[in-house]
Amino acid sequence: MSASKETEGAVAVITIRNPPVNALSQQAVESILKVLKEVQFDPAVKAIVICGENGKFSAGADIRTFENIGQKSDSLSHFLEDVNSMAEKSEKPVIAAIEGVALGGGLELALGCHYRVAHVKARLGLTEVLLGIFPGAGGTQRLPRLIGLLPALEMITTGKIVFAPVALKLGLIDSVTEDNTIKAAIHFAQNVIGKPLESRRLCTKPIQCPPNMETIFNDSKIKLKKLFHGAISHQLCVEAIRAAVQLPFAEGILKERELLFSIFNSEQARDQAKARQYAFFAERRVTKWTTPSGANWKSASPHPIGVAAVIGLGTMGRGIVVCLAKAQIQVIAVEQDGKQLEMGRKAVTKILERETLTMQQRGLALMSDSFGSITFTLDFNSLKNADLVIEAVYENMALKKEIFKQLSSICMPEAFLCTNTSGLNIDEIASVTGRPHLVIGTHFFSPAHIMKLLEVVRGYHSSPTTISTVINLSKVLGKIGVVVGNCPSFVGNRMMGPYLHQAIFLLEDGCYPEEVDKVLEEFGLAMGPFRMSDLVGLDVGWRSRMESGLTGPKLLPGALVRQREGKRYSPLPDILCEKGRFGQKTGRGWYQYETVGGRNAVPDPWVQNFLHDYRKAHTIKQKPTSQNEILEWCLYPLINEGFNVLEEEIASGPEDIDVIYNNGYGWPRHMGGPMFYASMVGLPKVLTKLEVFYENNPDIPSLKPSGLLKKLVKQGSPPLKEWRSQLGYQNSKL
Ligand code: 3H9
Repeated sequence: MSASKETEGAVAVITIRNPPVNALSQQAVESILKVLKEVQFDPAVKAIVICGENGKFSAGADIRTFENIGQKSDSLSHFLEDVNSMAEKSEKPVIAAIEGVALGGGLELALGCHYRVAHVKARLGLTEVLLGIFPGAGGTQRLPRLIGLLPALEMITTGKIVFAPVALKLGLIDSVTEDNTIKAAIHFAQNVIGKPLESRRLCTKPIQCPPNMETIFNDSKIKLKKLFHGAISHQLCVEAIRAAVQLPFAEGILKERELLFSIFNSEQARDQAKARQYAFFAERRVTKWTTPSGANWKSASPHPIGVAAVIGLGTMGRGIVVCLAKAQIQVIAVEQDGKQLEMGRKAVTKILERETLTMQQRGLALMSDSFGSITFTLDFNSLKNADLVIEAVYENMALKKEIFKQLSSICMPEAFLCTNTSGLNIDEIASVTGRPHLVIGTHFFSPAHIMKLLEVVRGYHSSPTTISTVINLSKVLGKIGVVVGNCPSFVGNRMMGPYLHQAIFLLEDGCYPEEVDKVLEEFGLAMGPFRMSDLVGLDVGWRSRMESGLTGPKLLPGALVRQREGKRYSPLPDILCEKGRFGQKTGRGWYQYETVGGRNAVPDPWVQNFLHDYRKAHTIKQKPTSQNEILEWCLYPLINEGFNVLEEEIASGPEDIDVIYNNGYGWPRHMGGPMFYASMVGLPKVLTKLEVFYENNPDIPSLKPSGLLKKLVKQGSPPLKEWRSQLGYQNSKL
């Protein structure tokens, strides 16, 4: 952890060294400061280049030292701003040579330099807000001075990362190179030796402000509130940028520091920052997967995938084809019906055109102007060329088994066979093949080319190589793969079950869909349970309930309307479906929509009357329910199911569950994920509530507190990072 200096002619090159990403720990910053001072006084040095070791400029402040967020990060921001200010005031030109990443404090350091030269593939951004803080080393004051108020506002408040070509257009950097960046920066430095530096010092630069600044700030705060419900750091970013335009630079820096300090001083803001940083590390943690049988990320090497095939070009299949092609993998897209194939081809082409446009806007066209080639075909035999096949037909076990039987005889013996299912039994599908060790579940989330999550479902026989290959593929696709066990609905959807049931029971007991949704959306979820169900389509669950005999023709005669096998059951969603109310797709569901396929959910008086009549018919007394009760009644059973999932070794740690919820179910990152949230609320509180709920509702089995939750409370509620040690995995042969 150091900074070193070498000289090339009159140019001193300072290299930041702190593997793996040259994070700016206090020690690293002190070291840069020391070397920077030295070269200032060295008469032989006429210009200075700052770069990072191993092709990465710097990923910003060392987040690993943020565990006790507060004093440490505060003093680090002081130190870093000292370095930035020293570089800025230097009488010798200072040039940042940016390779790989310049993020957070890394970019702030580059902003302190007089010039910035970047490699074409470099990524730059002030990403602090995504960690629950905001740029604390002058970033909020310098960036608007460099690129203007509006682009700076967008970058700082959203943590947006831009690629070098876009950064050049924004004026964030001075030069882009496709060659050796350090050499290009040294060359650049030699050309600017002796040139006046005053105009290069951002601290002296005025900000060009549009006349309607207050409106811009206020609108930005409203927009951020909608996008990141309840997240404090985004709002504080706006205040810091407001200071940049209203105050002289030095006072702006003090204001930035004061605002940063206000995060450390507020319990809520501090908790949000902890949650975001936990979410960051949880995403890295899940790549280090383990299985109960003792396999793990170290015990297997992934196979590279050059050619992948997708079977079925419905909504999911099309999205999967797009993400494979975007990752420059050659794709064979197979359908059994000519018309479907043509529709699929058109849809995929349209999505790829849109993606090309977005990539161009993000400055990516320079680097990847081609997608992997796609062959659309009706010929199943073409699958013999694929290294990996993803079956994405609709959820029907018989059909999937039929396809896997064929795959087993057509595909290369070493080809991996994946099924895209949201809950079917992987082992049953694998059983019809002659290679169950190469079969695995890949649960993509819709739209598959956008959603980051991939549940990687290990079957009983899935080999470590198969798991490793699919996890590696998920990274290649830009997704986060989480290894989960094989049980009905896997992890995410399984935990959704009790949550959705609880929400529906609330309707029976007196609430309306919009009331319940409002509480959960104010908590921060992207969508409440009813808006979400309308989006997904109420018919999806209805069909599966009919299939399993909970409703419809297979329901046993004599079944009680509100009970199934002694358990509480609500027929409300079934009745809605019987009336043709499937949600957005029919323009009516729990809400009404302006048109069929409309997205704007409006409370429906029909639903209100319907619920009123239903309660009357079943003599249900309407109970007043507070916002807090709605929240606990819906979220605690979801969390409880999370503990069951852990206890049954379906997920290998709480981080896995939280990553799934943050990336696939719209859980607010500033709440960390359901398991992190439980740890913040306090496990005894969650347990006590569940005990009360269960005592009052013994006919709802999902309210029965999980054994693991009880065990953890009995042990004094250890911190989340210790929960893993209570799981069966510890006994596995790692
Ligand atoms: C800040 O700068 C505040 C300032 O304003 C000053 C005020 C105080 N620190 O993601 P990867 C680790 S806040 C420590 O797997 P990739 C990471 O945990 C900071 N460690 O690789 C992992 O460790 P392990 C603002 C860090 O290539 C390893 O590096 N900065 C940091 O997919 C490899 O990471 C950010 O928000 C860090 N800053 O992606 C940038 N960053 O191997 C956050 C990474 O033990 N970082 N590690 O699991 C990133 O976005 C990505 O990690 C990056 C690399 C794009 C850099």
